[in-house]
Formats: sequence, structure tokens, C-alpha cells
Amino acid sequence: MKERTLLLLKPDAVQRGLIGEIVLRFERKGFKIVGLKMLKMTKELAREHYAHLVSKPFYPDLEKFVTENPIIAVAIEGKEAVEVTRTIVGPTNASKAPAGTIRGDFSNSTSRNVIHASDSKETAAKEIPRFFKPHELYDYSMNVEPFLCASDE
Ligand code: IDP
Ligand code: MG
Repeated sequence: MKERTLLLLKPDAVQRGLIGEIVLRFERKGFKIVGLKMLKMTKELAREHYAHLVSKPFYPDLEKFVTENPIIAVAIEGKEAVEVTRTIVGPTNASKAPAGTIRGDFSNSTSRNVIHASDSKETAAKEIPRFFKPHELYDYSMNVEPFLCASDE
């Protein structure tokens, strides 16, 4: 199986109407979407997902931000998915994120930075089942041939 990783379109992305724009960037790169859903993070889920930040002074604000409104969880599959998605997403501090990255193009905030992407293969292996049950992930082939084959017309 190809490498898989987890993306979360954070509440600011959903509320700003950026779902399609953001998902498009991963499809355009050639990644396959193998799971996709809207949900609201509970405080328990936020504390588990951001366990490495719970002791930080900004954590209460982060928890409020990610739990008050819905998010979109996306599981994607493709070659070097973890590394390539982190490149497409850009660095945590969106003010410093280069133009062309999602954070660079859509945010200038360190906390409201539009999107989460797993930071390693090990993290992805823990984060995908945190947001998707096994039956919510799909194996399928991309059907690109009809668009390349004029004889189908
Ligand atoms: P990442 O999202 O680039 O992997 P992490 O360090 O894992 O960065 O932080 C998770 C999330 O916590 C960030 O995306 C951001 O929303 C929030 N965050 C991280 N550092 C800060 C900070 O210094 N101030 C406010 N929010 C922060
Ligand atoms: Mg992180």
C-alpha cells in the first residue's frame, strides 16, 4: 500500500469557504483521497491530538478554536505523502510561510493556520485511526483513462 497521511481542514478553513480550494491542491498534485468527512472535535479528541501542546500557554485558546466549529478530516494516499503534504502545507508560523504553500497563501497567523498535516509516518499511523474507522477508508483505482483516450468519445 502507498503511504497515507492525515489532513485536517481547521475551522477557519471551513468558515472561510476554503474547503474546495484546499482539497484541490492535493488532488492536483496527484494524491488519492481515501477518506473524507466533516466532524466537530471534542475537547477529549483535541487534548489527544494536541497532547504535545497541552501545557503551552496558548493551549486553551487552541482548544476553543478547534472544538467550537466543524473541521474536515481527509486521509490521502500517495508517494511520500507525509513529506510532500507538509511541503504543500508550509511551516507552522503562517506569517513566515512562503507564498504558494497553503498557509502562505491563506493565513498569517500561527494559531489560525488553516490546515493540519501529520508530521511523520509514525504520527500519520496514529492520527489516521484517530479520525477514521477502518470502514471509512477506501481502496479504489483512479479512473483517468477516459480523459486520455479520445476513442471513448
Ligand atoms: P504544525 O501544525 O505545523 O505541525 P505544531 O507545532 O504541531 O505545528 O502545532 C500544532 C498547532 O498548534 C499549530 O498548527 C497551531 O494551530 C497551534 N500552535 C502551535 N504553536 C503555536 C503558537 O506558538 N501559538 C499559537 N498557536 C500555536
Ligand atoms: Mg504538528
